[in-house]
Amino acid sequence: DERYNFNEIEKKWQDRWAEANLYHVEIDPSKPKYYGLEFFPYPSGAGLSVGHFKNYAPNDAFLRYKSMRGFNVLHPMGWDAFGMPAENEAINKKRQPSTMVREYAANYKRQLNLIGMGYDWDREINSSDPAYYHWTQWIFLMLNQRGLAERKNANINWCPFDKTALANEEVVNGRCQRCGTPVEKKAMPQWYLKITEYAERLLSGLDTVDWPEGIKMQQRNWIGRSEGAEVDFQAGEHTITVFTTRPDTLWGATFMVLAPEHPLVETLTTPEHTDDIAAYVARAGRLADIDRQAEGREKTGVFTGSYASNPVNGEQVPIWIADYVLTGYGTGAIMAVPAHDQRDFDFARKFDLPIIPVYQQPGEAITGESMTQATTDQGVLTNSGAFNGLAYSKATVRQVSAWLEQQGKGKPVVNYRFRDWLLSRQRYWGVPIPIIHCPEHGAVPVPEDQLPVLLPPVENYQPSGTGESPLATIPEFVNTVCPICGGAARRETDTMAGFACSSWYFLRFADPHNGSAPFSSEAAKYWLPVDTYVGGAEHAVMHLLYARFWTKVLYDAGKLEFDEPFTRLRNQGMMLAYTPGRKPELDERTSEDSSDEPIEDWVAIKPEDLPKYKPEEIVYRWAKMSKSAGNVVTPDETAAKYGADSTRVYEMFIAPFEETVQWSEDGIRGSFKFLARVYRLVAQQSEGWTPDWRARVGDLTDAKEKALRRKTHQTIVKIADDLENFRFNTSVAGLMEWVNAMYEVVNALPAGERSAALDEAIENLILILAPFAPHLADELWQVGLGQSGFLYKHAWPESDPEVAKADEITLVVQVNGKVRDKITAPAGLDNESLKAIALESERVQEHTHGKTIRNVIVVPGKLVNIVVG
Ligand code: ANZ
Repeated sequence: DERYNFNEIEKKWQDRWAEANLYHVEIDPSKPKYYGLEFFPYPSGAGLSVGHFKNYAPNDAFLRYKSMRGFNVLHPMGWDAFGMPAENEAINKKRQPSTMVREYAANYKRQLNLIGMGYDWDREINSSDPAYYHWTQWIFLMLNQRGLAERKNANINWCPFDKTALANEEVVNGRCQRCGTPVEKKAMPQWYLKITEYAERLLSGLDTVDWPEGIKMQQRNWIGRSEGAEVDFQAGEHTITVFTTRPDTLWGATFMVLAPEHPLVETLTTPEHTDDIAAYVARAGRLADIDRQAEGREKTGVFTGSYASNPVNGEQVPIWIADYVLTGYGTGAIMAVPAHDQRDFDFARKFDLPIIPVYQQPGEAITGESMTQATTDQGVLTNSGAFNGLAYSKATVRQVSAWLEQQGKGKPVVNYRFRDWLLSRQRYWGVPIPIIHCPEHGAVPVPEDQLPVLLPPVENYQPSGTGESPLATIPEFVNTVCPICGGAARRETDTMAGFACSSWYFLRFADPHNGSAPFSSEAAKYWLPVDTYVGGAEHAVMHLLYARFWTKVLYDAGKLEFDEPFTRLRNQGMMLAYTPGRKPELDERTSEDSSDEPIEDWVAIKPEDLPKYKPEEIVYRWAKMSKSAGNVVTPDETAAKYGADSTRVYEMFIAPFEETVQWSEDGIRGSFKFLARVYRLVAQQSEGWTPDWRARVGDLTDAKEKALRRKTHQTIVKIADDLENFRFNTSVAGLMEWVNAMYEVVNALPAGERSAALDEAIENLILILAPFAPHLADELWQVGLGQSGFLYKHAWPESDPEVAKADEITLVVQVNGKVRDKITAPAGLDNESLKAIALESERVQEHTHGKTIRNVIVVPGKLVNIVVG
């Protein structure tokens, strides 16, 4: 039968693989390991879309290839089940998050199996499972014990809609990343993890990993290292310390600016300025940092009435407050150098403050009055005491910095823009923080033998809105005894942000059932680190930075022998779908904050709402596949209509792995047609096929057959190389070309005859197809060719370099019938190319120089005769 019945084939092989537990792996010291991983998903009710498989399918093909290459391949999957998205969805659907998440995870698993993903399901983990979060708590205690966890009262980002604290990373453009509500500030005690202590190592480690440059850049920018100095200004009895990256401009500091939140603001404010200052401070507190520092924003500020003394020249400089200086960065106070900092320049012009340039080109005599903007990084120092005449350079900056330290007026410091990781959430659906608050002993860690602290099942888990976690309303949970003194104590009721769970799950996969440790050192030694990690670029800073941090801490604690968790990282492109939408209504697009910027300029219309709109109101766009946009294409649909293998091949063929792609049904139809063509080819040739082509293939004479043989051996190498380098689309293209070459031989084959080159090609085709279309490949292998064993465990074919070598010819070149040169050239070139090669020969040119070429005669593949006169 030549009909490609993919439904039947795929079901059959999925059952057989499951029965054989084909993808299950154990430690095997006799084999090298390969650990490949995709970001573990948060299971949502929307299920997986074909967009998700833009990531999963190619990595699965890569790992199947690695298995064929002899590696002991670890390819696990699990569920990022805790956290706000799951909780919010459960609240909306009025469900218990635990049961809901389990149900969704089961659906994800079904879908992944439907597309034939080769996961070791014996290692499946769910981060909301006590057997897992036991060890999340254990790692938290380890961090705490190492002085890396801290509870402090902090002005935190507060989302009034989700009713919870947000980490800085969850605030995008002053809004909650999840719900888009403008973020407010609120003072509350919070748990922080001191990731900033690892800043230098988080930076230097980036140089050792094979990650996309863009992601490394994002991490570097996020960490935001800046070298500079702290300089002390004296205001009466008070010292105001500023952070500056340019201590060399100190002679040009003509005023100071404090953040409105700076602790000295009240003290420094003189009575006649009290009202203005108080009003300004109140207003600034309502703005998000990002808005306060928006470029080009009109500068605002108020004078405190006080002055400070510039430590290098004793000048009295006025002290202002302004919201462009942020609290929480540097010291929250700056020395303003309007001549060389544009923000300070704008401020000085607005409030008529003096501008003194300290860098000029030699011979120049610029004054503050004549300047129209700040100048940066150029010229030589003037007005700067002993440093006059030094040209601007990093060395000059350091020199001034060192001098300040000698003078006792300052010291060199390095600042980082990123903050410590705000871990606590006042929400139910997360890992309980294993701490007990004792009136006597403070925050006491829960003893290890009392872990895990179980999340209690509750009826009502909605955020309380008071800022306290819903856990605080459960007396049986809250009331406990102090592990030190046995006195009455309260349990910590905050839970951990979801990023805690994802900061170490990749380690757990090495040893997922360990009940006495997060993982054994033996398992860690064999399986870790992750060799290739694949996921979306949107996790560049949060997950990928936190995971690196925890790994480094575990390394420092002697639990791991490496300190970078992901040796190679690759980001897949997004899949977009052509989506009907409309302009948002005014109330949908106007925000409540100062900027009044529209949030979106287009919103998707769900299919069921389409009839409500007139055609002229509908605007189509390519939008990310998402449930909210109503534009999801499911793998269930494509597997039923075209097959799992076609879906897989489509995901790989459609575009380069990293690129954004537009979903197209034509594309998947094309992949289906290709696989059907392969199926037909093998169906036609399988009868009479034997592995004894090996004996016959050495003495081929037919040019087409020889060419096919060469193509076969070239393709084996090409596809291996493409897969190693995540060039999935070109590898599928290579397969297609190769199959075309096979059909050429088939079509030229006299009836009833066999071609050894074709038999060889067919066997290799099936092997190489296995990573891409594993169901079809196993079917053709076992049923078509009558061979045995799953291809997942079969060796990748060998290429013979001699056969693969491109064929060459010796081109004889004559001038007027006399042989003048013999040139080695690639076989198969057309006449025009051969002519060109001949005419370029230096030896030939000696005989044609200055003469007219009357004719050139080409004998294909052999000879060129040039007739001159
Ligand atoms: C004087 C000066 C002169 C500055 C000059 C710059 C150029 P990065 O690179 O981001 O670290 N600054 C310091 N703390 C600040 C805060 N809390 N809020 C707003 N601005 C702050 O930038 C450091 C520079 O930003 C510092 O160097 C300071 O201005 C300002 F020609 O000091 B500079």
